[in-house]
Amino acid sequence: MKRALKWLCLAVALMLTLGLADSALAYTDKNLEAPKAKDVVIDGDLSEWDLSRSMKVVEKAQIIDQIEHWDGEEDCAMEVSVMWDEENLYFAIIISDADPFVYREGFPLDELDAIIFFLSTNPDADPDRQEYEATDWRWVSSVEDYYGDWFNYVDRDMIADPKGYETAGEYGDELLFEDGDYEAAFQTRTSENGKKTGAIYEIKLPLHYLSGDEIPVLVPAAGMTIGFDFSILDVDLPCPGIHSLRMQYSANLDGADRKPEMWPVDTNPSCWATLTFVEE
Ligand SMILES: [Ca+2]
Ligand SMILES: [Ca+2]
Ligand SMILES: [Ca+2]
Repeated sequence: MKRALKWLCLAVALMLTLGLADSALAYTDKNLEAPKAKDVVIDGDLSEWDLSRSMKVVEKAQIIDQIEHWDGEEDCAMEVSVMWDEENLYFAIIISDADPFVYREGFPLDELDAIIFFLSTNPDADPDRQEYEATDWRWVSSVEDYYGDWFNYVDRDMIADPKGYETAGEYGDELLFEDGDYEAAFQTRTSENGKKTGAIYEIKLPLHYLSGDEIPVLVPAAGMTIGFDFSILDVDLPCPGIHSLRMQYSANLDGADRKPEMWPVDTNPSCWATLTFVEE
């Protein structure tokens, strides 16, 4: 009898294990195509961009934190387009937010108006992986509109072996990437009567910033697909203790209660969407 019970437990454990393995994601099927860049000027004017291919963050199902603070598309939404060449990625980000530049000196960037980039610089990475590798990147950007500074925070804390590239900028007010060929510009979006309706970000990120002695530089090529995702963080009152609303491109949640752990992109790359480089 005892032995039968033991076998039953083993069988149940095995079923649970298999069941869990079954429900694991292998990147979501959301994908963005990035055409090859031609004559991009980083000035906050997107007239040289083909914006028809973009990832839209606008649905209630994409909220992963502070759902009670979302007042609809005009309060917080985002559209991201990407272009590439062999050395750089280019981002065009159109943000809807009536108060788009809430910045608080000395605060962690994820408690401000900010965006979060997620990408893998290893096109051969296992899309089933449940943990970040050294080639998985998560960085937060926030712009301070008065001085026009772009603050960045590269988060490597979730990586068991970051291969010499450690977390930087976690306390805010740090201009990572800034001393070189990184370029970023922004514009304020306004309605006809002059009211703020959002912001436009245009960013050129040289890929050598996401590399190190033991981490090779990604060289994009047409046909290559990598793990990729995007968050927007929105806070509208510059008060300490007020947490940002967060929306995630890949997320698909329902229910009235949302927590980032329900869509754990910060620790599990298999929840991410993907980006495919195309010729045009
Ligand atoms: Ca431009
Ligand atoms: Ca807002
Ligand atoms: Ca805001």
